[in-house]
Amino acid sequence: VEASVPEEQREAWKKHSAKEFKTKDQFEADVVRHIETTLARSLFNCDEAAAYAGTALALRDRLIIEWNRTQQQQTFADPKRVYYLSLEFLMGRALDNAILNVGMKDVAKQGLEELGFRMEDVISQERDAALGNGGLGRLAACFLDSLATLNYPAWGYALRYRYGIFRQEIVDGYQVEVPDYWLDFNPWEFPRHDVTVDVQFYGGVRKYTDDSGKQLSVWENGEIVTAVAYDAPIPGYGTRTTNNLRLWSSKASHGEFDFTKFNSGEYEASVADQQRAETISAVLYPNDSLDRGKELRLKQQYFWCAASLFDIVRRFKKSKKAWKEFANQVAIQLNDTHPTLAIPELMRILLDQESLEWDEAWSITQATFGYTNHTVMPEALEKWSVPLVQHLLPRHLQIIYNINFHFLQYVERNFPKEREMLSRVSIIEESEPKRVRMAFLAVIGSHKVNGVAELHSDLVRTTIFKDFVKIYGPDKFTNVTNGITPRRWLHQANPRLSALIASKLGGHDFLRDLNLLHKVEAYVDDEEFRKEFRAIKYANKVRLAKYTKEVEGITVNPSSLFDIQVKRIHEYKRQQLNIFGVIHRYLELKAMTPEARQKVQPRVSFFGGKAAPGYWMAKMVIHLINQVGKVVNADPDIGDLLKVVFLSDYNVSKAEIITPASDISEHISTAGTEASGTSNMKFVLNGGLIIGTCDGANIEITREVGEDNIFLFGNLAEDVEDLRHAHFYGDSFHLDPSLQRVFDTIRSGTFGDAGPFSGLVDSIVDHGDYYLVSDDFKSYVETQGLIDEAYKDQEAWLTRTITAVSRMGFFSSDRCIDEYAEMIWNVEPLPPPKMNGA
Ligand code: Z15
Repeated sequence: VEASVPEEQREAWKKHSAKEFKTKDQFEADVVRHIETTLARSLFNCDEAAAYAGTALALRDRLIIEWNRTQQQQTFADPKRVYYLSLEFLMGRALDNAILNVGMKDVAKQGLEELGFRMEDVISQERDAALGNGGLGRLAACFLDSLATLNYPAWGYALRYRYGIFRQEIVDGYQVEVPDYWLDFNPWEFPRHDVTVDVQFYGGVRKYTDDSGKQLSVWENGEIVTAVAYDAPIPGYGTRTTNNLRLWSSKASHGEFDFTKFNSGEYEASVADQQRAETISAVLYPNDSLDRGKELRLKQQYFWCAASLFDIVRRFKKSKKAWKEFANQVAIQLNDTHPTLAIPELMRILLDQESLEWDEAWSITQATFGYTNHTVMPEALEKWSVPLVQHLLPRHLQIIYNINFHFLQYVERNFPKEREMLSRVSIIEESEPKRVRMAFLAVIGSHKVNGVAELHSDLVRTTIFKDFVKIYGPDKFTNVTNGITPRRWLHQANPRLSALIASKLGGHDFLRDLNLLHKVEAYVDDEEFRKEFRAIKYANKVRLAKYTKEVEGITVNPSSLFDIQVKRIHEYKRQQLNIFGVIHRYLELKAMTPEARQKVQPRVSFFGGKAAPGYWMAKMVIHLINQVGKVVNADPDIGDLLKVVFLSDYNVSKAEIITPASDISEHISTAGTEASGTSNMKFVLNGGLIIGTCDGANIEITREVGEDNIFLFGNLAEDVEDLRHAHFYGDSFHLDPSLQRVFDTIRSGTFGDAGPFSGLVDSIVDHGDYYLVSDDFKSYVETQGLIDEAYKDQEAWLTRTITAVSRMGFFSSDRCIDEYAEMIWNVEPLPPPKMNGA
């Protein structure tokens, strides 16, 4: 039922309708009011946590006014909307971003000061919203920021996990996982208890004939779980547009929470039912780029897809447009294969509930979906067991088989001479048990498929989806190189650099049009500019050194070269190559005379990142880094020449401190394995250079900044297959002597009991060195040597970093979103009414 106030009573509403604060005085009034009334505190017991809560609630009031306006405007104009389906949104903190985006930075800073608080301290009270693992989740968060900033009518859909990615503690050098219960105070979400969807699992399919004699199917007698919507406002920068992120929380449905059970002594059974329902949205799976095939994960995926599609279809139906208009009103982007069930779910709605014919339903579905692939590595490609899908989603399995039947018929007709192709491209893998290849279903059910960097998109076309390029033609496959939001990753993380650039460019326009950075290149020889640029980098290194001392208890010298590798721990990302290189450096230093040591460039090697809890090899890498750190950092021969730091619990808010402090950062994946990488972009944008392989977006970063401003090394993607082959079938495996020495040192117990590290060494020496650590070790070490030399010429180094920053405009996520909008979604921005006073 539409609940709306009658025309005659609306005057009273308008008179009292919420007003946004604009002055410092009004801001202070709102903060104090929230602290005194919403939080029931006073100036006698207001700590920083309460100051944060009051500030957040005041800002939230403002956001919600803009949010309501945006939604009303969108409802009225009813444009084509974008729905970004992602199981992960790695948002980080919201307050700083909200203050910036409503344009209240100075007012809030001064206001808080007058109330007795420092802005930085208040901001740092907020805990991260950590609903994601790594790059994929952070990309989704950057995209939301850009969508709102560019005024696209867009919603994100995800799950409201009660526990985000675990917090990482390091105990005796080992990773320990601590649950991340983040919801005890979350001012950014609005529960919508009136927006619910009942989602079915299990049950069976019944065929029947309707009044007109049409054969239909109905899925029935399953278990029902209710999805409740929680909304979070997503403000754009320098615009009033405030979009919505809708998170679904699971709870027992009223039918399910059996009150007769509850009353009749089966109290525990009824509580158990309730808990089972709530389990669906309880926890984020902590695997990045790894498919584990767990039933609860499949339940999460369907629960989220079904609730989101119901919501999208409900909104479409309000407009009373014909079904053939659906794809003109709705674009749905699938962030990886995790939401692929949305394809058979939309088919089910159109066929079983709306009684459309197969062909019409299918063309609507294909026109609606786009699919983004984020990996070509086999262990990350989702395949669900057919018996599991049959049990949980019997109707969807029928529809998937039907999609496959139509598809294979089409292939057979068009490629009659290539019958071997049929089993290669079938959605169903003929294994024991059979499995549904979700990536193939996503390709077949979408009108566009994109990779996330040029090399990656080429690999997508030539390896995993080669046959599909032949079947559909090349135009279905495209590239959208990833990007990052300059609001968070430049202005917020590095306010002084942002201010310096603004001082030269005459304002902060570059935050909305990052290509304007090219004007910075004109200042590369300006002594005053160079001095300030250098001072900023130094200050950022001092900030990280201070953090390192406070949190990890390790003293580092900010004049050293800061070398940083922070990202999920994964064999393909090759943190092991880095730490072996560190051990090599240590051994070289130990062998030097004191005079020789005087000439060495001091360096700090920072590492950070989480390992999936069940990923032993990754956990061993963390342990080795910590053990090496213990030995090296305490060695009086070494002093400041080398320090090794593991920064525990790497997350978005820590990245905002770490990223601006690098001289060199490491992006050293085996060529062809890292789809894009996005931290590489963040580091260069903040005035650091990178050492990297010819992989992912490193290649396009090189194209943009120039070969002289990046340190590339290692084998190329096109040679990887042959090298792997040679490890098994070539002449016996021989190691570079310096890598051999590293392994001997580990085995001798220099870094503690060697037992735990044997798996790591053996994977290279005995098990084929799949990630080509031994092949790339020599050129890695040599390139690190070049870096030491280059860094000694501080003036030349500075020139390179400034030049690189000025050429990073391409990597704004605003550019990505415009490309998606034009090539894939076919949507236009909906500019809001002009900002008040602006
Ligand atoms: C993930 O974070 C990425 C790919 C995946 O398949 C999964 Cl499951 C998680 C990453 C890529 O590894 C990284 O190279 C890329 O930059 C990022 O997605 C965003 O596209």
